[in-house]
Amino acid sequence: MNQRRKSSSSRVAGSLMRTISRRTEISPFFILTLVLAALVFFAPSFAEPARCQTAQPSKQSDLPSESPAKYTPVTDTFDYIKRDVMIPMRDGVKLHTIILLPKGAKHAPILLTRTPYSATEQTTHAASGHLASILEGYDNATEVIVDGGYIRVIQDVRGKYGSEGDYVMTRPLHGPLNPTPVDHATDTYDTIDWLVKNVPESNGKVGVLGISYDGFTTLMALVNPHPALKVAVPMNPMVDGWRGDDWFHNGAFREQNMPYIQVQEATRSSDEKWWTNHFDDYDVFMEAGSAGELGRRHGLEQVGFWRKLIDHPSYDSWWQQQAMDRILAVQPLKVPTMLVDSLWDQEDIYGAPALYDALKKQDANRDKLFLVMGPWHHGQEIGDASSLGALKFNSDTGLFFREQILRPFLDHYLKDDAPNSDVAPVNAYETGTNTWRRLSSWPAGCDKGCSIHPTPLYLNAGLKASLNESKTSDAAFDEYISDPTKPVPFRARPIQPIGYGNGLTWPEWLVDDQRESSGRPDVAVFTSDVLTTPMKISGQPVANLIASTSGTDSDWVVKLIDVYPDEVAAQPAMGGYELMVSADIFRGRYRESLETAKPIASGQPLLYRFNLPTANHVFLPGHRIMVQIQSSWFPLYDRNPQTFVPNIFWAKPGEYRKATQHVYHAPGEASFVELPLVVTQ
Ligand code: PG9
Repeated sequence: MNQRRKSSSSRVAGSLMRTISRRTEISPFFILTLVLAALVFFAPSFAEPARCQTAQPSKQSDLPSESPAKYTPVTDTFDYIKRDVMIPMRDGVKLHTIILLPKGAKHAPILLTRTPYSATEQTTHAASGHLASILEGYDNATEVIVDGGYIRVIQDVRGKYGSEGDYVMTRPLHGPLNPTPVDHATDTYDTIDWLVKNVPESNGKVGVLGISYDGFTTLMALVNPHPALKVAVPMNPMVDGWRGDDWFHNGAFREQNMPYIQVQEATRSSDEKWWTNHFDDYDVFMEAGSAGELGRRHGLEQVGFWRKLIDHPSYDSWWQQQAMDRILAVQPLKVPTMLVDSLWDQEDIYGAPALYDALKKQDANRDKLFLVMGPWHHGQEIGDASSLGALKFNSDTGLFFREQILRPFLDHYLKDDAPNSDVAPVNAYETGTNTWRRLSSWPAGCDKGCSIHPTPLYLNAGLKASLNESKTSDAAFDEYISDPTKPVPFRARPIQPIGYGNGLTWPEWLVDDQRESSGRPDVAVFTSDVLTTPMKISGQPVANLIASTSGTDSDWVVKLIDVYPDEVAAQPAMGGYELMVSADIFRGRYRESLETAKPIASGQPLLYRFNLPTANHVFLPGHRIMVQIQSSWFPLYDRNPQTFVPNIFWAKPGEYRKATQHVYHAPGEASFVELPLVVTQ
């Protein structure tokens, strides 16, 4: 109100000034005098409302304030009780924790989530007397929690929102990267210890669950777990920030995450917004040149994680020592754990399958480790998942997961009467046929009677993709020019920022139609004949490129694509659709070692072999298989200057140079994508 008052006063003065100045013969001094006179004249009326606003001690003649000194909400009719507490950790720091109890709860198990994204926000989705309504949102598989009668606990991690202490991005375990005695493992332990002693309505059994960052904190709970921790459900967890989750993919930096870093670390309550001067993120990142320069323009060097990130562009011990699959691989698996993976996870596609691989050796009895893979974007499993972008699944696969898999799993381990659970060790959604499969382990093509045969899909001359290798007489390679001044957009422009809601389509970009890039001259496109029988893949395809560049560094993006028939009667918009089934980027300087960047020998055909993300897909008859190869995926990934520089964060404008790229298909130099082909015996 004061603000509005101030601007109307200057509006009055301003218009007066304009009217008067039109009479040019009047002196500026006279004008100024008039303006001051006007301000003095209006001043008493401007001041009037301010008197009402400041509550003066009430004299008998005054009208007393109608607001009480402190209002106490009445919540008797609510179906839950809310406790807002500060839980002390072993170092004296207190963590802000919200405990929501279904009214009348007795011997109820606890479901705990630890988050940097505001416990308050996650428990105030609506102003309502119903637990189900206030819980909607980020980590809350609401029907499971509410119908299951669980006590829901959400805690701010140290240093964020209502919690005390220092914030460190995905704080590493106590050890070489963290000299303090506290980490997420100890904080979870101390929290669980407090909860089972201070929440008399609980049965003393606790489950932890969470998505992404909160999937990472869930994993941390598995290190020296508290005895009351009975089950863990890390969903889309951040596992290795360099290999293939949030920060890098095989050394290529995911620069569109820079706003996240600023917002997350600039202030405790994440309220310092990232600014841009463009509508299209393509322009934002092009204009700055390098990610380091963009960070400098935003003052990002003030935040600790950014300084660490730009000092560790390679997969050095700093990254290796905090990779959760490496950490948990050497811990005994004591707590039943269900890993949840999204097949089109645009943020943490590496984590869950990598962890499953790392942990399965420890689960000899096959009774502690579970895996769910669904046709989802990052975190979609807790919401409506009947479709993703243009893809339709004909049923709500998220609801199926929550009701048929998550609920019986949690109930089994957490309820006192422990109902039996029939949850399979692996529940994998098969895309293409849109079918859930129950399996005893992963990867597996089916439960019985089939096996997986790694099978090359060759990238042959004539831009053909085929299970048979090229003949000798064919051309030795295909060529394209990669120009860092015109990098290949990772989706149709204008490119939106990373985010959810408000019309942002970031969550579905991995299922965008790849026709957008298949028509470009800087993308090599290899296509198979039309399939006459179904072809199923289960597991990680492997890119095996023999390629050369005229530069001394280069990125290689390999995309495995399902091309729909020219016409699809049931959904015409899918006619000819090019659906990415598995795709990733590899920064060429790490060809010989992920730890040490080396220049690429210019013009030499060299092997680039790297894993693509997990798929469980059937290419149906009538479809074709396509492989696209390109050397930029911008601006999700920063541009490779294509000239070797010690640290790409600081590449100078003159170091970004055009390069001629060759993808080889000569005998002995065959490029292919190795498919994890399912063969039925
Ligand atoms: N993918 C997000 C993230 C995880 C870990 C670190 C930084 C970001 C998330 O959704 O939480």
